[in-house]
Amino acid sequence: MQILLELNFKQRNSTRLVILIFGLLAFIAFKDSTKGCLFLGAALALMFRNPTYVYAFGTTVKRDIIMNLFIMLMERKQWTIARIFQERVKKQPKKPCFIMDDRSLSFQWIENYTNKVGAYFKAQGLKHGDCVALIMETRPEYVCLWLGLSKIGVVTALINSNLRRDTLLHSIKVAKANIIIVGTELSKALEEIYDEVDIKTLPIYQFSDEEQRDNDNFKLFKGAVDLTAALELQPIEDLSADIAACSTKDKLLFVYTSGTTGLPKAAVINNLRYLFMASGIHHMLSLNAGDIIYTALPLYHTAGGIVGVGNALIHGCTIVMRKKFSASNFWKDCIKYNCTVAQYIGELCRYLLSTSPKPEDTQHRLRLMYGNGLRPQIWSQFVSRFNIPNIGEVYGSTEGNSNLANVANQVGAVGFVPLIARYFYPVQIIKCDEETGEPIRNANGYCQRCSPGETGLLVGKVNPKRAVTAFNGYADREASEKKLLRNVFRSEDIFFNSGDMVVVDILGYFYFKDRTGDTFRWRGENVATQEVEANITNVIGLKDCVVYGVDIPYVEGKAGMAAIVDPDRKVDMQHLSAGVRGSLPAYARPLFIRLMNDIPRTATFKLKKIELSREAFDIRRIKDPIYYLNKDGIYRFLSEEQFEDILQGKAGL
Ligand SMILES: *[C@@H]1O[C@H](CO)[C@@H](O)[C@H](O)[C@H]1NC(C)=O
Ligand SMILES: *[C@@H]1O[C@H](CO)[C@@H](O)[C@H](O)[C@H]1NC(C)=O
Ligand SMILES: CC(=O)N[C@H]1CO[C@H](CO)[C@@H](O)[C@@H]1O
Repeated sequence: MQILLELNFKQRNSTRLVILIFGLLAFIAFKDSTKGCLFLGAALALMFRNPTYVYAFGTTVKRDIIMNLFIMLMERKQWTIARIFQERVKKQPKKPCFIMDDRSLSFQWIENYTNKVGAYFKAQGLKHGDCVALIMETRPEYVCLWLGLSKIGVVTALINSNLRRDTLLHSIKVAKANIIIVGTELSKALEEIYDEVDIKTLPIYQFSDEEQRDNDNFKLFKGAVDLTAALELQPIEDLSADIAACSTKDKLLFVYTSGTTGLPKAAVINNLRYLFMASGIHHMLSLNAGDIIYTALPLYHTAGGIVGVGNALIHGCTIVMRKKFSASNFWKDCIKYNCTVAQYIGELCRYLLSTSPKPEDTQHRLRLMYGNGLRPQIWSQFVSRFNIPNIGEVYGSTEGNSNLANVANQVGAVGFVPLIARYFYPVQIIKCDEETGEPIRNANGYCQRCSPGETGLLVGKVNPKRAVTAFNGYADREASEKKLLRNVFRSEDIFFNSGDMVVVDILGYFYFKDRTGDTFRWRGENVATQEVEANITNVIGLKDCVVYGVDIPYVEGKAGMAAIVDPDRKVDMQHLSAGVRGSLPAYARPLFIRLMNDIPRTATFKLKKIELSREAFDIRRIKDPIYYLNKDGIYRFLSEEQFEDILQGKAGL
């Protein structure tokens, strides 16, 4: 039954298909009653008037059955990602697995290298259940390191390479890492925090590529092991026995999300969950082993590291990586590497659109781009200018337990659940207080589903028995508990609270509304407002401060803005600028500062963020002083001219 419910439709508006499903459901529900048969009969009669639906139904059903069977089979056999990869290597040893710059590494090469990694760290004393913090920028070895470690049952914490100081330290600490692997390009960031007691005793292994080693200034972190050299000397060992000792429920990765509150949290990704996320998207989007997928997204997030890279590890596609996204090289790369599929996030699409038109815009062979956050405002323009036949807009949070994909090219939607299946589908939208994101409960204490057009909170049912929706939660148990809602529709049921506000239209398409007040997205990263608030409060000497996201015309996500209670206007902006630079990664630094006499609060003493967010930085209306983070990193009064530029999308944001 679940298989039916997770169908994804090729057709828009496929009411008849929905009727058929309803018929089948009814048939299953009242298996031996004549009612069910009548329903099914009626549905089939409706369907056969238009054979397209039968066809669509046939193909999607096959695809979904294949995906579910595959996952079930892997679970039965207890095949981990490393084990599945071994099979891939046998099938296609010579095929390129990862390509970056001028390096093309075959499946066999990756297998050999990961066997070295596993064998080396086993010899270093790491064992099943240990954790390694990986702090490194994109390169094929990034994946090889975690894959190799997973062969001996070691879990890798994929640390966001933008983090500095406190958040970096926090991320290493919550993972309870036993050792740290650092790329030479980030050894400075590690140096800044290395005197902290919590990590001072951890062994460090430093990885460097050829270019870094050839550099005259190359030096190892104090006391670090030269990992590149060590791996060169390490013989390849057969780790089949170690791999066989691992199970699909074993933790594979910690992927950090800023979740909806506080500091980054480590979401636990076990082998099965990785398999589900990667395989789910692979099948929903009808990718195949022949696809060459271009990704310029960071490998420490779900998008690049799981639903991108997983296509190679599990399904045998080739992944073309790029260290940092570059708008001027995007299409050139796609052409050069003969890519058929590319990944995006909303920002990336906008950067691409803002380049001046060139012939290569349409010379690529991409048949599909998939990702998250393509804005409805630019969707059509993007698709027509770059001639992209298909867009797959995918919704799914790292720590969440539900995936949605809009495979129907429906402009602006993040996913689709047939209306009739809404009551059974694990994803639900419940009524909530738009200010606080708190679910609204009725007199009996239960939550209520939203009607089409009504904004609500996206929640996913947690059923520990099923791999597909099993919530693995965070490394830290308390954080997990906070994300769960209990007694939602009936007593004792459990739902995962995504913290995302969505709206569903009458056809069953989901659209993103707004994150609830605790986080916002900027430059493709989630910014946790409490963390920014804490740091600013520290810098300015314990004045009250609230941080929220504000909309900027023509720009995805929300820019950070901080309102500080400072009736005497005493805040030293030079000092604040330096403090913000020193303690927050670039994407988390508020773009605007507003000094206020007092901050409005709700009756329950919650700060009125939504109201502040609506007022934003409109200097024509707001009397309070507003400062703007200039390109040189200093906060200065927001000038009329800058304000105009921002409104017209000319501020280079
Ligand atoms: C992988 O290792 C095997 C055996 O050690 C070796 O014969 C083979 O050439 C290696 N392949 C690659 C692509 O490195
Ligand atoms: C690109 O792929 C197509 C088919 O997928 C193939 O015919 C063509 O030769 C490839 N070009 C290059 C440069 O690899
Ligand atoms: C420099 C500074 O104030 N850092 C703080 C940033 O926020 C975290 C979380 O609240 C604090 O632990 C740091 O001390």
